Amino acid sequence: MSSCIFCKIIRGELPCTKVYEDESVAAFLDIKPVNPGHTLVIPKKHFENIHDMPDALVAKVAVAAKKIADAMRNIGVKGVNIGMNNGAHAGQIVFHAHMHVMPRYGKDSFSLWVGKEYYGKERELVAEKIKAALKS
Ligand code: DGP
Repeated sequence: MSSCIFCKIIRGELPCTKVYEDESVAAFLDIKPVNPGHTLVIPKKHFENIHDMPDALVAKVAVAAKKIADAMRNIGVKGVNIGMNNGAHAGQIVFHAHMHVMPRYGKDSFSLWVGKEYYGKERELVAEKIKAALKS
């Protein structure tokens, strides 16, 4: 896509600090890292988010993310969060699908979600809706 910044990076029109690439995936350092080494793993072809991606490509991106996570562990990173923001409501800012691979060192300013409680039948109801959608 012509205006997409990650497509521009793939085409070499914008710079990046690349750490990995193969025929369908590229990985480069995030410009606003949670910690140094925070890497974005992206499909070279433009897809807006995980919902648009073919399953086989999701698998390729996930396997590349694992390779990078393994490499981080081998250079002394203490833990790794892997995450993907899909949609503006989930915090997606760049609308070219990408997985974040984030080096972690315990209490290092990155905070995870605070879990909520379920009330009444909410847990069963939402599980039934997800299961029904999976069957359709
Ligand atoms: P999000 O869409 O919220 O999952 O995160 C997008 C990430 O992309 C954010 O952590 C910052 C990073 N980012 C944005 N623009 C650029 C860029 O031009 N180059 C690089 N390397 N990273 C970028």
